[in-house]
Formats: sequence, C-alpha cells, structure tokens
Amino acid sequence: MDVVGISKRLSYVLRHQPGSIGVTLDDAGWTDVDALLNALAGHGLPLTRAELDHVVATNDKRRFAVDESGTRVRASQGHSHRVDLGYVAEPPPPELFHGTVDRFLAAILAEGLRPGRRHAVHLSADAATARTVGGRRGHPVVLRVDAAAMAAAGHRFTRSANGVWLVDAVPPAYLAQQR
Ligand code: HQG
Repeated sequence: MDVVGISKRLSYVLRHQPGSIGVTLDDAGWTDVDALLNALAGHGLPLTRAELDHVVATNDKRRFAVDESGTRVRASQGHSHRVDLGYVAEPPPPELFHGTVDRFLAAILAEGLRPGRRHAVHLSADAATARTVGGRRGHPVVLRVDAAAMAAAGHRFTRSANGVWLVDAVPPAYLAQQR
C-alpha cells in the first residue's frame, strides 16, 4: 500500500474506528505502537515500525504524532471517536479561515459553523489552506472568521499539533465570505 493508502487507513483507525482492528485508544487518543502494528498486520496491512515512522514524519498534513517515549501514536486532530486531546487554549490570530462549498453556505450563514461528526470545527490560519479544504468537496468557498471578536467574547480556541485551529462552533455573526 502506498503512503496515502496507509495514511487513510491510519486515520480511520486512529480517528474513528479503533475497534475495526481491535485496538483501543486512551482518553487522549494514544495507542501503543506495537499493538497497533500487530493489529494492522492481523487485518491485512503488515507495516514495519520504520514504515510507520516514515508515514508519521512525511504525511502531507502531519496528521499523526508519536509521543516523546516513542511507544505511542495518535491522530493530532479530526476525531469522531471520543477523545480529549489535551491541547491548551491559546489566543487565536485575529482572523481564521474555513473552506467549504456553495451548497452548505446558506445553512452555515444561518446557523454558523458546526462540528458535524467531528469534535470541533476546523479552521485554517490562511485562506489558501482553507481553499484547499473546501476544494475536497467541489468549488471552494472561503469564509473569514473574526477570531479576535470570538476570543474577546470568551470562545476557547486550541491548536492541534499540526497547526489546525479548533473551536466548538462559530456563530454566524463572526463569519464573512472572503471575496
Ligand atoms: C460543513 C481534513 C452545513 C463544513 C481537512 C464542511 C480539514 C456545515 C463540512 C479537516 C455547517 C464538515 C476538516 C452547517 C459546517 N451547515 N454544513 N451549519 N457547519 N458545515 O470534513 O472543515 O485530511 O468534518 O463547511 O483538510 O471540511 O482529514 O470538516 O464542509 O483540515 O486531515 O460541513 O479535515 O483534514 O466536513 O475538514 P468535515 P472540514 P484531513
């Protein structure tokens, strides 16, 4: 399997369905590397430790992280599985961006950004990244988020290990379409 295929399979297991290969995640989303490799091998994806480390290090969005001891791995964000990633609140930059598509726009401008099946709404520090995120679903539409005003109003922002900004929701008053 190529690195993209491996990354997709790891995302599925580490963000959504660890039970699909019989591994468990702790409260912060970590799982034992050796147990993960054994379980993957038992489910048709034999992967060496070196190959796993290569995917963690070279993944285009740095989706995965190995802990300091080198014995545990987790996804840095994007979970639907219940986890507490333990990121501390940080003041966001004044503006953040969200990429979406036309067909969601009316709902988003009416009710704001909602996390859907993920734990948090994902925001990007730059419009170009948001455009790429929106482009996964069609012609991208970029929304600008007044993060300064949200922070001033008490909304809590965290930033994942791979630089994605996370917030519970974005009310419509803080959204504007980026032209
Ligand atoms: C939309 C990928 C209707 C929202 C990406 C999005 C990102 C609403 C979709 C990361 C809505 C959710 C996250 C509302 C939000 N009404 N639609 N009120 N609020 N939406 O995939 O931000 O490759 O869960 O605009 O690169 O697209 O997985 O979130 O279109 O960083 O590492 O509902 O996933 O990273 O979709 O993407 P998602 P997202 P990975």
